[in-house]
Amino acid sequence: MKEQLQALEKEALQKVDDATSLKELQDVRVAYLGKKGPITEVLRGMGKLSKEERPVIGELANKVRGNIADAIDSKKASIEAAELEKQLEEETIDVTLPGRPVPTGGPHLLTSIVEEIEDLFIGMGFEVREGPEVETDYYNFEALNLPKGHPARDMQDSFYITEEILMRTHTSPVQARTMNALEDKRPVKMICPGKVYRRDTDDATHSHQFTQIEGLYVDKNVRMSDLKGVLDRFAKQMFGQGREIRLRPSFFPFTEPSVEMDISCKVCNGEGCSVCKQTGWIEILGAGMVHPRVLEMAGYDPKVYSGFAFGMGPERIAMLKYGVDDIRHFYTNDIRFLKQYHQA
Ligand code: 2NL
Repeated sequence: MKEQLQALEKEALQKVDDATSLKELQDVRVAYLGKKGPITEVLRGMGKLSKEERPVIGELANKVRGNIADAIDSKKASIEAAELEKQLEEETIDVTLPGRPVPTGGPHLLTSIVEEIEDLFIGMGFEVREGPEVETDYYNFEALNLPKGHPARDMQDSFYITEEILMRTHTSPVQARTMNALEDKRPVKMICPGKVYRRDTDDATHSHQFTQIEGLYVDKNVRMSDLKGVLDRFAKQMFGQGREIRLRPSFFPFTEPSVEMDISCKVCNGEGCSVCKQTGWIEILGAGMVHPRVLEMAGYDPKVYSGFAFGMGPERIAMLKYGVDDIRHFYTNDIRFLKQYHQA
């Protein structure tokens, strides 16, 4: 019986040693230490033994049982440790692998241009102001020296909501409103970016809705040379330090005198080419000294105050700066167009 127990122990320990999974190990435990296992069998048969043999075999059986149980426990711990190790290894993240790029959006070209222009004028002390796109006839026209029946209203034919309410045709009403609202009639130095509307047929250079940025500087002793200095700085910062500006006489109902500003053509450096239609110059914006009647209507005494104003189309600025050939590209939002202007 002693030999039988020793053989069982040897056999069981070998099986424990050979087990490679927790399942196999559990099978060994059931097979050798279970209620129907061989050791239980031996202990059950002890009744047949002599008085002297009983304690000896009993002790040995318990020892064998203990040894097998210990071996199973220690094997179990080592299998569990190995499994954890394997899992940790499989689940590690290799942070040195190249990352997967996530597609990101960015500002629309028109937004970038408007913000760039805003920044340049903020740098010269201008405030940025916005106002309503639905306007009254008074602020859109009358306050800007365009009385009812004025022929220049035809150039800015708009979308009317009622006889007296319309979609604004320029951002000037924001400036007229601002001047009007200032009780103390202090100096004004502002730019107004925003959407404007005209009843136009859309083509490569016209759109019924487009963007405008207007500027206004009203103070004592504001002169034409101030206008020229500010616009020259703007042109050089926007298009390059090598650009020259030129002012040509023009007409706007809200300014007197009025001018149009050109910059020297970057492509031919003023020599004349197809971009500047052989003139060496490219038209950028309109400007002038604020008409005394406009100042007066806004509550500023034109004998004390003077001012300059200008207006430009950011679409046109962007088209010239980046060679965009159709204004409709700004509104159709083809991602292939927009993607080209995403700054890194
Ligand atoms: C253009 C020309 C211009 C103004 C806008 C203005 C505003 C006030 C008073 C006087 Cl409140 N003038 N704005 C002046 C001259 C020209 O815009 O070609 N824009 C695209």
